[in-house]
Amino acid sequence: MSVIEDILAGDRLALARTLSEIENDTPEGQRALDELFPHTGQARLIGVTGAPGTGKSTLVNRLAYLYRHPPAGVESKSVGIVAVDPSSPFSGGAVLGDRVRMRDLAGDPGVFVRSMASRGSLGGLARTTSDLVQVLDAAGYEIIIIETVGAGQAEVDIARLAHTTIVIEAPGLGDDIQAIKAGILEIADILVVNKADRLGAENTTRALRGMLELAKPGKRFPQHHAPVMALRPPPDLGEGEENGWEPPIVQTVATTGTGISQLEEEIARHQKYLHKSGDLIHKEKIRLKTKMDDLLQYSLVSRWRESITREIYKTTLDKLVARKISPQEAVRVLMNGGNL
Ligand SMILES: Nc1nc2c(ncn2[C@@H]2O[C@H](COP(=O)(O)OP(=O)(O)OP(=O)(O)O)[C@@H](O)[C@H]2O)c(=O)[nH]1
Ligand SMILES: [Mg+2]
Repeated sequence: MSVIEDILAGDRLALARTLSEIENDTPEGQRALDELFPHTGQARLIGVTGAPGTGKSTLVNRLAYLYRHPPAGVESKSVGIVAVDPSSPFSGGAVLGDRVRMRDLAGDPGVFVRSMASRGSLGGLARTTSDLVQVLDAAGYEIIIIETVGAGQAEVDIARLAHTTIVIEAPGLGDDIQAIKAGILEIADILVVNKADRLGAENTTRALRGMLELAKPGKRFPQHHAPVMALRPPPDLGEGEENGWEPPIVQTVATTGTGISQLEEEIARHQKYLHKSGDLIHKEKIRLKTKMDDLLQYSLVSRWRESITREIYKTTLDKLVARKISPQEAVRVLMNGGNL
């Protein structure tokens, strides 16, 4: 059997190996992505993001547990988890940390957890995450949860992978609500105030509600973040019902599980909304378009790099700095193998 067949048949070892090939950007990994692609598009993708220590991993663990052990009469679903930990230099540390919290899920064949540390470029991190998610999707995981830390550019890019994005806040992170500062509120489909057992949870909830009120259609913030803008339908994709969903706020205590079933209900409600409004098709189109454009750009630049020597690049730059040629001319030279 080929590795692809093994993955499709549920072989965890083949899956783990292929995920590593992809993380290391090997030709085998790339080939696997091509062959697995036709089998994707089935999973529900849930993004969970928030400042460090807000309780994301604990909450993801609870949520996964609920999908595995739903109330009577509801079918359980298989769950894949991709935890992106940009702060950790080695994924080993993240795996260990997560393993402790994920112990309820350990040994469950319906759960697959993958931790990934960022190495090198953050733009690459979003691409790799999306590739790993693609493989888990093909492998048949029905729910895929993507955990990312913080509110930076990389997180916003990663959040764009998900169908439903959950932004987690917790009381005691200072009066300024971190997420809002970074404009991450714009990507939230559901807001969670975790650590609702702590003092200040009501204040945090109230502050978020105020911000949401301000951010309502017609009263939107000036949008500083280009990638968030890109979430809006480009003209060639047609208009969706982008203003029809108002992000609910859910209070949770991830350590005890309080509020998790309510969160799950909101996720289900959002997914239903996505189907009904046509936003799902829309999001998928944008997702694939972004992916294709991103790869295209990467390939074009790589191909161009091969066509030009370091020497030509340096000479051209020197001429530009000496104002012998204009930036436009410099680009013409560089695009033309060193000839003007
Ligand atoms: N009191 C209280 N503590 C919580 C709750 N949820 C998580 N914690 C604790 O908060 C700490 C951080 O939880 P994590 O789940 O590791 O948070 P995280 O957001 O994944 O952290 P990073 O991945 O490091 O950003 C742990 O000690 C948890 O036990 C909660 O609802 N209430
Ligand atoms: Mg975590």
